[in-house]
Amino acid sequence: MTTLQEIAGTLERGEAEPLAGLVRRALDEGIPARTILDDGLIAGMAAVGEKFKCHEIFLPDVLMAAKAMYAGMDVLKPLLAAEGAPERGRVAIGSVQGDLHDIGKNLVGIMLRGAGFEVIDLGNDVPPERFAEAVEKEGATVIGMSALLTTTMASMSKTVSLLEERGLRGKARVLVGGAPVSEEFAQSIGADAYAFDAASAVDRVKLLIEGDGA
Ligand code: B12
Repeated sequence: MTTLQEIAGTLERGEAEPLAGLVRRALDEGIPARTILDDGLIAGMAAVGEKFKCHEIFLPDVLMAAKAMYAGMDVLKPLLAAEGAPERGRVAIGSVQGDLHDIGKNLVGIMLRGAGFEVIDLGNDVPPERFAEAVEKEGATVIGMSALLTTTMASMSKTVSLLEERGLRGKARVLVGGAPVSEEFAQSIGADAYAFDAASAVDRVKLLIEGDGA
């Protein structure tokens, strides 16, 4: 079994400390941090999602896996966020109202910081008003919303409407993401961009802030 497979398996079993050790070992073996993230941690979490869907494992198991995921991410964080350029723009990110999933949102934050953007992390269960406030009071020029539940995707649309109502669409661009979110959905609610994962989120933010006259 390769170290990456061991990482995925250990994450599935929710073993936080051994997982952190394995991630360090993988780094010692010269495996790049991004590969460890994608083919170890995220691969393990995808398997957890499948097993949860099929009722092979239950919520406490998923929670343990999430804790292990964070233990692994902590080891990788300084490497993923390696030396960015000086600040390039201010992005407010959050998991939308009703949504407590924050692993993906936090990864997006880590990557954006690494690319030199200032990130305001609004946390999870973030109501539309809080996103609007981040533009009005904290000068965010990009809003990044994350949703992992089909039921909370509606809050993205509510936030876009609120930003419109308050005349803030000219001040901040809206980026959306999360497993159930798609390009089509993003367009249907009037978001400015969608990104599939944290790495492409960085590309999209670059375009939104620098690329198209935003
Ligand atoms: C871990 C997990 C949990 C943990 C969350 C812990 C935490 N701190 O986040 C806990 C145990 C709390 C949990 C709870 C629940 N969960 Co849950 N959970 C998951 C699981 C297994 C993994 C999610 C994850 O972290 N993936 C790893 C990260 C890295 O991936 P990601 O989040 O998709 O993020 C990437 C991209 O989507 C993107 N991205 C994410 N956000 C953003 C934002 C922007 C701006 C951009 C550009 C990109 C972007 O970039 C990220 C990195 O590449 C998923 C299964 C799955 N396959 O997604 C179910 C899943 C999301 N959960 C599900 C459910 C049903 C629930 C509960 C309702 C269960 C219950 N009965 O209580 C509750 C709801 C709690 C709530 N109100 O939010 C369902 C959702 C079904 C649906 N379609 O709505 C899923 C799909 C499981 C399933 N297959 O049934 N869950």
